[in-house]
Amino acid sequence: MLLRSRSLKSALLAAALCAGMTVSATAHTEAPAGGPKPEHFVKYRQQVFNLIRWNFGPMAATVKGQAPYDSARFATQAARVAALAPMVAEGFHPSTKGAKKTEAKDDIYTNTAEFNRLAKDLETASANLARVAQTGKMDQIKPAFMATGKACGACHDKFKTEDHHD
Ligand code: ASC
Repeated sequence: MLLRSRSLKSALLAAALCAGMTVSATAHTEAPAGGPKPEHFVKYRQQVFNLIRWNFGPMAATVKGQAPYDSARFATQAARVAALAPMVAEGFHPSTKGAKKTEAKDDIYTNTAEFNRLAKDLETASANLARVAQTGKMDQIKPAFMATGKACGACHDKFKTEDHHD
């Protein structure tokens, strides 16, 4: 449909904005209507964590000198972690508060600002690691890697019931 009328366009825009506001205002602890159920959010975030661990583990072994350093492989793993990091917070929908089969503390949903800050720290640290990994210089990579691990741990300390460090 071609909208010629300026007022009609702005009326539609206002209606769309209103609809958006209604959605965000009602998105408390209930699962999104017609959207993922709480257990799906839990599964999603656990899969994200599995993928992060899958890529982060071998990097840890390399940084510790327990595995040979392959710069291309390392850079790929770092890029993957940086791509996955922004998906973490997405999995902690308020509807998952009180969910079973999770190690996530419900504090996440009462202390959301802190949780989001820590999640953002992981995004920042992992993006930096991915950038530095491109240099192939282990003396620069190592501190960037440690900072990323620290960001993982900072959130686990606060919001994870048990950290197996696996
Ligand atoms: C890992 C892993 C974590 C983090 C964390 C860092 O390799 O599995 O959960 O690093 O131990 O503090």
